Amino acid sequence: MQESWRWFGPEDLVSLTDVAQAGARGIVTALHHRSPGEVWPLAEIERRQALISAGAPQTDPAIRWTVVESLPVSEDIKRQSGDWRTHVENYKTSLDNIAAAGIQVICYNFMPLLDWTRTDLAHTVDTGATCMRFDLPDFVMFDCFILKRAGAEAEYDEALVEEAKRRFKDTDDGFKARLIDNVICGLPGAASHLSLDDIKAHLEIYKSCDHRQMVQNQADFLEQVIPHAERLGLRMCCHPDDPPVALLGLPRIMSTEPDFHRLIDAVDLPANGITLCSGSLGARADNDLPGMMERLGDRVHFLHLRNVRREHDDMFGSFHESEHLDGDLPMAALVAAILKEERRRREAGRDDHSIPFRPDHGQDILDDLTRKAQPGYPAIGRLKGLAELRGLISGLEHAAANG
Ligand code: DNO
Repeated sequence: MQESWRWFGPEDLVSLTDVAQAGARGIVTALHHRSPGEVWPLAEIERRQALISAGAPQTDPAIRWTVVESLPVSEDIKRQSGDWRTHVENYKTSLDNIAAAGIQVICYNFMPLLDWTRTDLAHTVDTGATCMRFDLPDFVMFDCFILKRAGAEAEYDEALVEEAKRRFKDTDDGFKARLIDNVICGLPGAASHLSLDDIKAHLEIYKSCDHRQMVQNQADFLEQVIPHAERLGLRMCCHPDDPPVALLGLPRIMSTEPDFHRLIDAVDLPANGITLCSGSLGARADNDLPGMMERLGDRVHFLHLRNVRREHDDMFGSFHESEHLDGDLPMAALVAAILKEERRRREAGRDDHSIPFRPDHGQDILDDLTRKAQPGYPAIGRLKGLAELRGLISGLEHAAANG
């Protein structure tokens, strides 16, 4: 397993030296200033590579850009509106340029409008650390009483709407303003942030796009892009919905194991792969992560490893991001399944037998609490996650090698 680290570029408050000291050598980054639908010029990709080589300590092996996360799919492509055909052509040109720069793994997602969504970016846990949290009644309050989406109330259970209404009455404006910011905070490092009016305008355009249509639009995108990626020797990997349920009445189509089987079947080529994000999928009680790794492992090109604590007994509800080895996900069983897949690939002579992973998110601990890096991406919290995962990996590898 290749230790990697998400780095948001020169603006990131976590430096390349921090990455080197955390022990990771693979950089996961993107040209965040480029809007979805635009071409990534080769010269800009190379400039970012040069910046990484010049800015990182000279370690052996060297720190280098190994995974693109994300090459975003524009809203127009997802709902087939506006200039979507040009955007698909631009996407393919960006893939040409990424391949020319020697990077092979590309993560993207197919979530409509909102990428990862949380209601609280700094929820305090019992140790005094903070983490990201999704509170379902607060989200319902946002949807029904702040955004006031037409028909929203009828989509939730009555008791939940009552609780949301009560909170809307009892909370102050500061809380509501923070909730809005948190929900629409969007992709970390993204070029643009949405306003409530933007969301309303997008929802209007999405109206004609139901679940079946989104699935079809995704298949159309894959048919254009995957054979091209395959020819270029690239590995595309679709990130799951986070959280893995429909939000704001918009169809989310990458939330469960059957969704990922459908993705793979849409274009059956090795380039058509998966980002197995344990924390995103793990917010649903019915997603069996070690089992998914066993059954879908052949196409898992990238891994996000983190844990969640579900705060309810239902299939889906409120949750928070727990420490990497302490939560509702059986992390040891998941890592064992990953190592088994890597052994299978080695025996088959595959050159992608070592799968890149990153410690996904981390709680803000120690000096993170004053550094205030990107929400979910602190230096020390992630370093701790990476160190714990490294220990788990080497223990399991030792056990496998020695029977
Ligand atoms: C959140 C991330 C996501 C992810 C994209 C990939 O922290 O896991 O924003 O990068 O969904 O396309």
